[in-house]
Amino acid sequence: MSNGISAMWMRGGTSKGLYFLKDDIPSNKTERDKFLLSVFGSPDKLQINGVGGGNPLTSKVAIVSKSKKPNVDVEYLFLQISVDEALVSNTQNCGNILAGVGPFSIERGLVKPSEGQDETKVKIFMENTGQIAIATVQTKNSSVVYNGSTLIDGVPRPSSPIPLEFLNIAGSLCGSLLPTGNRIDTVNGLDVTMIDNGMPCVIIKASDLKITGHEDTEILEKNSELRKTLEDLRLSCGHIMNLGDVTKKTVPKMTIISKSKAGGIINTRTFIPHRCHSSIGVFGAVSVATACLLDRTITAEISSVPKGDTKICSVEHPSGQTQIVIDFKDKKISSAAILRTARKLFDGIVFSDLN
Ligand code: NQM
Repeated sequence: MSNGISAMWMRGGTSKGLYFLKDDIPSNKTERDKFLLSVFGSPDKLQINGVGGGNPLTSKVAIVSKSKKPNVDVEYLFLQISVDEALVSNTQNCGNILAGVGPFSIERGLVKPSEGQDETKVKIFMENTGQIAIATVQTKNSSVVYNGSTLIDGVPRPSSPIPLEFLNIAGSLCGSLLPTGNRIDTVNGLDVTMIDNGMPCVIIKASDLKITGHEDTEILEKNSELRKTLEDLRLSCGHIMNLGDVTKKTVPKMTIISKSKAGGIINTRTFIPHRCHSSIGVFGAVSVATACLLDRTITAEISSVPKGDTKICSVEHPSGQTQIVIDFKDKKISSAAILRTARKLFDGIVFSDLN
């Protein structure tokens, strides 16, 4: 293997990562993981010897290939590169990095842009969970249009919109929407809702953790007692949610809820799982919004439920709000959608320091 591989550095939603073609990256998993750890500079808090930004949100990888499956354009494998451990994990999906998969697939010629139309739909098989997403990418004269006027909270500048639609993402990793069959369980003496509508999440009230839930992320990360309670709870919930031993996994996410302050349906702070998210993950937000739509979950007394069958759910987080649209007819979820943006930052060759 040469120590340099072609890759694109992109912002996808509120995350950043390297996008590779599957054919370009080693097929042997051990070799692939060694290469990625070297490229990102992990393990190291600052990832100073690599391209990673010293934060889980900027230490991510998408591996993309053309699909042979019927009705699917491309396949996307998400990998989380641990910042301070020599760990590459495929045990979760990422809806933010997903936002860059459509543009990357068009840029690399895996998908032909629609002719005569200003948008191209890309059907993506998400390998981590075996589920489908449809991304709508703005295109013109056979090229991706990145510049636009859509703003998402957590990103300071506007770009063109990339709506993402998910058809059936319940039980993505846990096997069912409510892995225990219950809307509330008591684990380690704390009442929680364990839910998976695209992302396994443990939802817990801020008041039960003796915080307001509106604190800055830095304050929460410095609260060692809180972090210990959350990690003990996460390890217990991992087994209960059919995820097994989650010591070295990045799921479930721990979402702390409190009353919204800015008109949203709920306010959140999410540990993903050891750092506190500066906003909220895409599938994490879908799972929390779903809990708010169901009766008798831990969110019941805290959240407000939007009217109508198409529910526009604004989930508040440390940098604003994430809006999720959920089709919820006859108390059943048929689809969910979110608006993201993405930006091409750099296209070239990344190098490892392996011999
Ligand atoms: O939940 C962070 C992110 C994510 C994941 C995380 C994500 C999602 O913001 O779909 O997007 O929860 O690890 O990129």
